[in-house]
Amino acid sequence: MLGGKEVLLAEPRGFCAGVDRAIEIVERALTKFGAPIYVRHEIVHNTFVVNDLKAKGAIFIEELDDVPEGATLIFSAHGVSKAVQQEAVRRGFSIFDATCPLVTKVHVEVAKLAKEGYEFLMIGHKGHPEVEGTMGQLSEGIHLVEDEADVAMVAPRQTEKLAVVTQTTLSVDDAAGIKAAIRARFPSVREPKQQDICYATQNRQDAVKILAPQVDLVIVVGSPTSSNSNRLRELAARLGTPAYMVDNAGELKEEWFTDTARVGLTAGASAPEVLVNEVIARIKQLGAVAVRKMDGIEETIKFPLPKGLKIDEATGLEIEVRKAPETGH
Ligand code: 0K2
Ligand code: SF4
Repeated sequence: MLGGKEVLLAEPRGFCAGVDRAIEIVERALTKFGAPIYVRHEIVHNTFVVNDLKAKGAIFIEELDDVPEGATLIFSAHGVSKAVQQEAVRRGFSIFDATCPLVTKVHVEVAKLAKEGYEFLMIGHKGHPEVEGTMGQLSEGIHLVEDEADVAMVAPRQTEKLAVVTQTTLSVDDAAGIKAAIRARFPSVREPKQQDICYATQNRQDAVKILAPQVDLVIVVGSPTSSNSNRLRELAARLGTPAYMVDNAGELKEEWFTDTARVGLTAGASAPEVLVNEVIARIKQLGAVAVRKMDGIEETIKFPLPKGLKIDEATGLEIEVRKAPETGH
């Protein structure tokens, strides 16, 4: 049991701007069009968020075959391939794209450089929906490298025009190692001006780097499918601090807190603050008496909603996109 011990809260933690926007898109679509609203893939990788939206009338599917004719369909924050996008348009669904604008930015870069004749090495995790979406921007010429061993084996058709792109939610340090291996093998490789790993991933990892050495245990709130949440747990463990990831407070084990003076707490970009608060309440039951927030970067970034779901902040009224009136008759 904890005895008069402290919880140290990482700053920043939890929802990023892309997750906020994606969830809001589903909620507004439900309000505006009514249930059911179809969502391709979990809108974000969080069990609580997905169950909450299911209860409000969202239906999560993986295959477009499972979406009925005329339905409203939302793409998840992780993005989709060109093939999925085109098929959804062909089937005539009413589509809202909740792909994070920072993922879309990577898609746009891939399409632009491909037109200039570039081939790509994509650093990411096989089977992750963002990797499938980004690689699926092209029908060929984009090769997945998961680690240094893959870099040694990869066989692009040419090396004069080769560019690197990455998944947005990787370990910053692992990606740096893989990029170094790429540079060593392909010295003229083109890298993005600003790295593809996003600000939220970077900031949450930076916060864990400050947090982990100050505590005896790190708890990460996040779902097992969440790449960025897994990376936070892994990072704390690499820094030598025992670390566990939990989907909710019910998963905390009492024995983790034996002889634990300070508990560090953070949350992945898809994990809501309500779950963090439940974890804090449970740790208090186990003996914590104080909760202290770390100093950290304040994130103010916010992404606009898609047309058709926008609301005027000042009036609270929906912004309608109207066609110009027809004249001359
Ligand atoms: O970290 P992941 O990419 O697995 O995704 P989530 O846990 O859903 O977090 C939101 C990030 C979505 C896209 O970058
Ligand atoms: Fe966008 Fe980064 Fe959040 Fe992913 S983790 S949704 S890329 S801001």
